[in-house]
Amino acid sequence: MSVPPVVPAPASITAVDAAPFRIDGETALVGGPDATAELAAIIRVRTGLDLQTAEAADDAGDAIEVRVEPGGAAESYRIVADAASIIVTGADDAGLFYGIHTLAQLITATGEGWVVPAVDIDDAPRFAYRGVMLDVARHFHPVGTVQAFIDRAASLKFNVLHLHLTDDQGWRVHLTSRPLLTAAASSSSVGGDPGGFYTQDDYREIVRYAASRHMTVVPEIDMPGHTHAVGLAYPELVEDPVLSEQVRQTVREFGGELPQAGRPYDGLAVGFSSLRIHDEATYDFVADVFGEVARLTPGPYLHLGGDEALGTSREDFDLFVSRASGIIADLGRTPVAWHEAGSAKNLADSTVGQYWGFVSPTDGMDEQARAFVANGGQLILSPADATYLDMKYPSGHERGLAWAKGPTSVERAYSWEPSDVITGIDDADILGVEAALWTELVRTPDDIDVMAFPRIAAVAEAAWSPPTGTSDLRTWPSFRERVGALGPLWSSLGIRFHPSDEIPWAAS
Ligand code: TNX
Repeated sequence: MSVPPVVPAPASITAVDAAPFRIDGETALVGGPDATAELAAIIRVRTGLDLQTAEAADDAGDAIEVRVEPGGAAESYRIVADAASIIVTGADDAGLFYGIHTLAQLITATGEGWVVPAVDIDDAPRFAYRGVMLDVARHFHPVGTVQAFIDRAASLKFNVLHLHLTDDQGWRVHLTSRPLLTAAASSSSVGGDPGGFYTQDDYREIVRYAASRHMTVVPEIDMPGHTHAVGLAYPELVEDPVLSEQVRQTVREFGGELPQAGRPYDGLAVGFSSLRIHDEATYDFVADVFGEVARLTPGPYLHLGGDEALGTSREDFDLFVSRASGIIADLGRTPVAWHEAGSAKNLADSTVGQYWGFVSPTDGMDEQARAFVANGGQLILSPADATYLDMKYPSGHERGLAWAKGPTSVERAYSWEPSDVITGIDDADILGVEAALWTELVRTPDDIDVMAFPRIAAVAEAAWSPPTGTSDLRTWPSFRERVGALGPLWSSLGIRFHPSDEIPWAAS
């Protein structure tokens, strides 16, 4: 008997030899108000049925019961379904939420109506940190778009939203300590598109909405490179653009102007800007910015960037990231930095490293990642040739970049094992896995959907499910079938996924 399709693959799932549970207009949803409302909403979207909710079961009719039953692992849940009832229990609110979203995937259309197959699922995450990154700097994406992205990610059991809030092309969060940043540096985006920024109320709303979907926001203020926009507001804090051959090459390939001091930058080049490293005013700025972002952000992590600082000498870079990580640690938060920062001496203890090299590391990037572990920190794995959602697909859709061994097939996004990427580290050294959606070429909500789906589901599985090789489920042939079965649910949710020809999409 084959097990019903669930993505990400559960830790344990067993098909039960019994008749399925039928969902019809009489089915009652029993449990606390939040959980039953969540379940009713997703059933309405999937089936069109508007079901009654109740706090306690009455004996008439079949019911789906949802409740928290403390005691299990954090975020874990259990589903027991047969013809008579479905019981979903979560060890905590997040676990119950994940159980409800797994149940949504189990609802199937048959000739005789909607059913949930008889099944026993006992599920818990592999990694505590399961992230998605959205770049709102290259193209600004308003609050409603971010909320839709949160809904989509949370339904695949992601629990972190990493917001890339600042880059050369724009500064996207208003800070009362430094109001010039949004006044002077938020109106541009790549390609001459309009910019924008979040007011503090907007940002708080994103944080609140994310929390309601059991996601923590990790804000990134990218430094000391990727700071051309800072110079529009505070020219005294930045160096002149460094026009390397790589920058000129990018401009030849993608068009636009070369970056110029004091002028908004709307091209695709990276690695030309730098804060002034040997000026104390820079560290007053860093302290103001992270101090205020920390007050707006309840989560434990603040990301300081640190990637592609090609306009900064190695020595200066090391000095900068050490001081910036110290400023964040002094705020009582855990700094996160891209892997380049790993080899800096005097990085704050326990700084988390985010690895963006390839699944098979090149150029010593694994060495830089290991340095975080030696410094008492953990790693977030975002291997670019698997988890970068801004790469082109191999066929059928033209949008995207290609530098990370692109085009990137769904199979490549799936076929990697987190513990195999950086040799010499254990699962305990891996905080988690993150998919990244850079938005140089991603302008609209539909662009976000098509680039993210279905590859984001492959990354969800690396982040949540048991390691590859531990069961038949954690294989590409199984994944492509299971993800194909989600097509109708995604369509009913309005997700404009890329109908990749690698996947056997179910019709209904
Ligand atoms: C690399 S990898 C970047 C971003 C770009 C992205 C485009 C990394 C940490 N930074 O600045 O947007 O490539 O794919």
